Amino acid sequence: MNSNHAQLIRQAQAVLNDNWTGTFTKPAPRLYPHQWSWDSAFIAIGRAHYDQVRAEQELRTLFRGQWDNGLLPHIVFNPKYTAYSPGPDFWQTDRSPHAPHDRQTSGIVQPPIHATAVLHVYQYAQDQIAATAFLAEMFPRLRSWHAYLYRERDPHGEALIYLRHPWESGQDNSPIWDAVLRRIQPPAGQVPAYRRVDVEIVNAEERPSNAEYDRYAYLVHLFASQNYDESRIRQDCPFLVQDVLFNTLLCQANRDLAEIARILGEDATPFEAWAERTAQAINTKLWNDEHAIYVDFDLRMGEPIHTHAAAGFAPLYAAIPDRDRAQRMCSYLNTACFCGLDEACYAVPSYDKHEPNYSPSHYWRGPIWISINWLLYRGLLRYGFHKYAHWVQQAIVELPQRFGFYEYYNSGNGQGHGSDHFSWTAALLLDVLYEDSVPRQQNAAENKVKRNSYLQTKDLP
Ligand code: 2M8
Repeated sequence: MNSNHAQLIRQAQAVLNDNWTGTFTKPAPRLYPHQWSWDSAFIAIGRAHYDQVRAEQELRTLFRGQWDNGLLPHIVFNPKYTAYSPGPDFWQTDRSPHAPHDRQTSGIVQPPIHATAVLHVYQYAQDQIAATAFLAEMFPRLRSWHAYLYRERDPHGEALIYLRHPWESGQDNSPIWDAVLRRIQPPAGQVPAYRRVDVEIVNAEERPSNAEYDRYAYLVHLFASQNYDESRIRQDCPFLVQDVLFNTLLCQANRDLAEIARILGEDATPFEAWAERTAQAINTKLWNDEHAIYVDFDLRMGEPIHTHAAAGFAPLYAAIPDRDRAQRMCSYLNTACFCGLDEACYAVPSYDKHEPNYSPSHYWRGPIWISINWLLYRGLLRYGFHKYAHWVQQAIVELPQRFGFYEYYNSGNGQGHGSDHFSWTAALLLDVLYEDSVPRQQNAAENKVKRNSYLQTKDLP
């Protein structure tokens, strides 16, 4: 490791330390003061390399907010930050018989990368005894989380989970949702009052519009008025989308849950079967052969959503496409639409630059996100696209190094946007740098070899 990288590691660790609350890590100091679900999984992946105790505690704290039907909420509220809005009153999750009594949470989910994070923490652990106990503790919770998704969110038994709110995708105002949201016209009096603190903290023009926010609020109002009863929500909810990124992460998480089961001497076959069925369904239903990218499916309209987001390349990460498809996807990535390596380009933007509503700076509508680039980096490696993978890997390191640990980066000039001191940017940079360096402990070195061979060979079609 060179001295620049050693310094960068110290800076990234400082970001995570500053955002540590004592039981979990805030995604950002002021903009996101509570615990967000997939942020915590990414954060645990970064911390796993140097702080097993906090990596485990991060995930343990998140799962304390899990509902008794398995739903893992996208926010677990920190009771110390009552000023944040929208807060627990907006969600009214106490109307559900399944929500916990001793924690306040939201009533929707986020991408299921948790089994992957738990396995990662185990694989890099210095204290193997504690790590095995941690696996055993998390296994039933992860199983119940995945079971919830297949039981409640897959009404036609397709092995494709539906989202019922844009926030469930993690890509809040992505152009993927534009047409679906435009169709939603909330009836008078059905948009609950809300106050937005996001627009007071960061540039309001880069955040979702109020028209979008009205629809987000209306959907939450609908869920609360139906007491979070999924069978009723499913009948009435105007937003039901089978999402590429969410289902891809679930597919890989099932494989990782199967691995956890094997380590614990439990039956791995149900998780392997889920992974296999979901991979097949993504390949059959979500593939767009004309453009060589995967696209979401609008269940309400019964048609694909022809919007090309970087998340449409995510199936590479779970080795879902065959080699021919993967090659074609990589060719599309490697053009001016996303990030052509022969032109000036920092990293992969979140949305096709040639689409009319692309913006280099508007939140999920075009800027560069480290999380998406990290998933693509891992996917490209799996297929042996080393040149492109290396480019993306360098961007994950160089963007924070040059511009700071921002929430996202301008895909035109690289400048940081949104919140500074952003946790997952720091955590995923740490993952990349530690993976590249000589592990400190022998057991970590052995685990790294095991893990890399697992990543490279497992289920590659
Ligand atoms: C953003 O989402 C929240 C809503 O959940 C927000 O806009 O307030 C997204 O970027 C999401 O992916 C992320 O998990 C969250 C916290 O970083 O912020």
